[in-house]
Amino acid sequence: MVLTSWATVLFLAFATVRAGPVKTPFSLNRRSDGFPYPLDEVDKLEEDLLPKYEAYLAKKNGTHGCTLENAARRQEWHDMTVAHREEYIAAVLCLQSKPPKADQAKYPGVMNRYDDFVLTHETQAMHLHSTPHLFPAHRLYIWAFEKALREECGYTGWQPYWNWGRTASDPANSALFNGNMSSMGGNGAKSNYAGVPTTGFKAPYDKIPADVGGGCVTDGPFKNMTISLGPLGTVLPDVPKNPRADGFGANPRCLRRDVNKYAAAMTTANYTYALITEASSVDQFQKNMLGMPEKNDWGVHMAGHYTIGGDPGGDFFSSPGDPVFWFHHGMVDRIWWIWQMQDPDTRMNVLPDTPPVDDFVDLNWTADRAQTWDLNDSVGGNAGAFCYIYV
Ligand SMILES: *[C@@H]1O[C@H](CO)[C@@H](O)[C@H](O)[C@H]1NC(C)=O
Ligand SMILES: *[C@@H]1O[C@H](CO)[C@@H](O)[C@H](O)[C@H]1NC(C)=O
Ligand SMILES: *[C@@H]1O[C@H](CO)[C@@H](O)[C@H](O)[C@H]1NC(C)=O
Ligand SMILES: *[C@@H]1O[C@H](CO)[C@@H](O)[C@H](O)[C@H]1NC(C)=O
Ligand SMILES: *[C@@H]1O[C@H](CO)[C@@H](O)[C@H](O)[C@H]1NC(C)=O
Ligand SMILES: *[C@@H]1O[C@H](CO)[C@@H](O)[C@H](O)[C@H]1NC(C)=O
Ligand SMILES: [Cu+2]
Repeated sequence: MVLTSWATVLFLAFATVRAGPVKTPFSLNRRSDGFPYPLDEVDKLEEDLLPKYEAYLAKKNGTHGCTLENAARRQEWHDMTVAHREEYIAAVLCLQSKPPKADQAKYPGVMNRYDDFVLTHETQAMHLHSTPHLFPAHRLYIWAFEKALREECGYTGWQPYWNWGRTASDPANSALFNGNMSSMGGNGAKSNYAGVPTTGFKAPYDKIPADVGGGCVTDGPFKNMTISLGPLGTVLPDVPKNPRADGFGANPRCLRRDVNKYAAAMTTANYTYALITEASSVDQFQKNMLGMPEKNDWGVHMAGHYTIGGDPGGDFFSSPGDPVFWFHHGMVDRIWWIWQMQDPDTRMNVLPDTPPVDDFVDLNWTADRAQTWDLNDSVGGNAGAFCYIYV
């Protein structure tokens, strides 16, 4: 066959040019017009830093085949379609209906597969939250949860995250907490909750005041959810104590929340932006995230946890029992990544308090043991099992 038409010749010439080695810069292309929230200063910083990160990845001798283009894209809840949000919710409910892997004779509070994750957070609380592990172990933990949703419950998307700043002015009325069937459940009913003390802060910041909730969540997809493990720490006055001192006993009760605008006020984008741009070492970054009494800043980590509050959301040990936990720690993971991207050559290769080279994280029933020093990069880390970005 002889190709003669001009159209064919032009097409072939064009195709050759398009297939050439010139690579267009990676773009997040994350939101189409019509989504309710404009990009904030943190979103913009993230976009501006991507070329730097891309150059770093290009210099690395391979990332186990993971690239920005083929990485999974974790989305912000409000950027997901309603159908996609409902698919996520269905997968979480599915996990709550599957049998656990942990031995129920040893851990009677474990009712289902979801509880395996809560149990891991309780049994390993000190390890997971020690200085070197907070970031890498939670990175692994969220990834393992996402993997369970996909592999055990057929979820086709990725773990959503919660950009706190978007909901900070009125969290209870956001698409995350408004209580309809495509939200993560509503606020708790009114209760005698008195707020939580914030040790180390001067009045009036020595306490997160109670908002209007604190009681049982009465609407949305998790209104029938049974919380069983914990609590181990102090939460709300009317929450029954766990029958066992280790918190592993069965303590069936409702999901309680105090969706809290006072805590949320310290999660606006300017707080997150300052946190990401002002700390030059990873130790300082983590420290600032956990609270700066000298600046009357509770830190976005604590402020985000207490925007949910209640039980088990307000319990240090069993907080993952509130399904919004994963969204909150997703955002923590995201801003660690954005902090890293400002100087990838050094920041992708450091962890707080420099753990020993053979250090590992073992999440027992929920993930394979991983080398701590292989969890510092979400693109290609964990022997290539990590391959995701936040969009
Ligand atoms: C790059 O990776 C290849 C294949 O994994 C390996 O054989 C080679 O030694 C690596 N080179 C360097 C400089 O690390
Ligand atoms: C729940 O609220 C969000 C935000 O207003 C809305 O986009 C969504 O369609 C609602 N879902 C249902 C099931 O009403
Ligand atoms: C909660 O349980 C009641 C009673 O079994 C049931 O009618 C209702 O549909 C359930 N609601 C949800 C959101 O699961
Ligand atoms: C963020 O903005 C609020 C409201 O303007 C302000 O009160 C707060 O001090 C700012 N925080 C930081 C860290 O800049
Ligand atoms: C994490 O940092 C260590 C130590 O600097 C480095 O050897 C390793 O390659 C990094 N891991 C990833 C996944 O980038
Ligand atoms: C969980 O992992 C830790 C660390 O490897 C280990 O010491 C512990 O025995 C494990 N617990 C269970 C119940 O498997
Ligand atoms: Cu934790």
